[in-house]
Amino acid sequence: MESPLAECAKGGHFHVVTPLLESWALSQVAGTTVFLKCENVQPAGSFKIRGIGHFCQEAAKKGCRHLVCSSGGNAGLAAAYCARKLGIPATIVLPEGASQPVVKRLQGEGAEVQLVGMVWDEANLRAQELARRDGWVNVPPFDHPLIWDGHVSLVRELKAALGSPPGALVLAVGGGGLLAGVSAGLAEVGWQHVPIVAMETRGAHCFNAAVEAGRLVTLPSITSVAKCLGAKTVAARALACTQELRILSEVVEDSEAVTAVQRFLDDERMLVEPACGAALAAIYSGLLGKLQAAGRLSPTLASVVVIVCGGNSIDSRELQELKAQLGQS
Ligand code: PLV
Repeated sequence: MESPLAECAKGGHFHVVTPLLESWALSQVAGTTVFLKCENVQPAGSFKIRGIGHFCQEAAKKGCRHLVCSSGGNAGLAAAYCARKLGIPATIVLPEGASQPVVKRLQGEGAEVQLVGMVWDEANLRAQELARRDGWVNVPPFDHPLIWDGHVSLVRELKAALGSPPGALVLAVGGGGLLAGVSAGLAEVGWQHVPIVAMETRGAHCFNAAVEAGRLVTLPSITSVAKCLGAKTVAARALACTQELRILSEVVEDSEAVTAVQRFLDDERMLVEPACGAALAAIYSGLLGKLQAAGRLSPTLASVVVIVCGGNSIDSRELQELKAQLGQS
């Protein structure tokens, strides 16, 4: 077998081509055909492997000896997975509230785990500090051109599977890496006219705050349960994308995101974390229909693609706890 480095020299990658599934249940709710881009079945459980895989391969080619990644969980798992495949040690820095199963899984990947601060921004400061060591490289979870380049593959796959453009594309925004990568992808395949519905939960809505203010805004704290959307400031590139494409920034409540997680589990038998529930809530909460009624989206959408970004910070117990916390059980 060839070494991982030899494989990536030939253009190999760590992510897989994910299924694009038509969802009967979500199509019923939306009143139009809904396709699910199933990033939840990626290695390491989320779309993050696309950008982070690309970044880590480039770092390895340049002789990186240790990878560091601050994360809400999913970016860290992607980085730890790539590090193991590349044979490079990894340190993953998570905020203190990180879910125990995620910490165990990271350790299972062979990564060292550090728990620092209350939110991702604080963990990120530690990661930047660690990365000053000789041969160590910081893997930014969302704010880097290589991360966005890696995410472009998702749109190439959509183009190959659908042929013609969807009427709209729905995704979740944390730090804005997915949004920046998908925007670049839409431009690359000539689909720059496709509107993007960019979803956040209240209390993790740094993109919405920036769009409303017309400049970057740092939230005072992260209060949403969607911890993996919990960057206090969105990447500047994500805000710049609003000048180039039609991006509708929308915010749902935590309760709507968690309801969407539960309904998606029942409808499609897939369990995703609230960060992904934020995107699914665009359909389940009726928001899409409201945008159509308000003339912000076409009343006759050919189809809608929802990026099921995935997420590891969830299991049946965690879902019960979230519902109890939000008064839903
Ligand atoms: N999560 C990052 C940043 O957290 C992380 O460290 O894992 N959906 C899921 C399941 C995610 O994990 C994330 C990001 C997003 C959506 C949003 O992606 P982004 O950051 O590229 O906008 C603080």
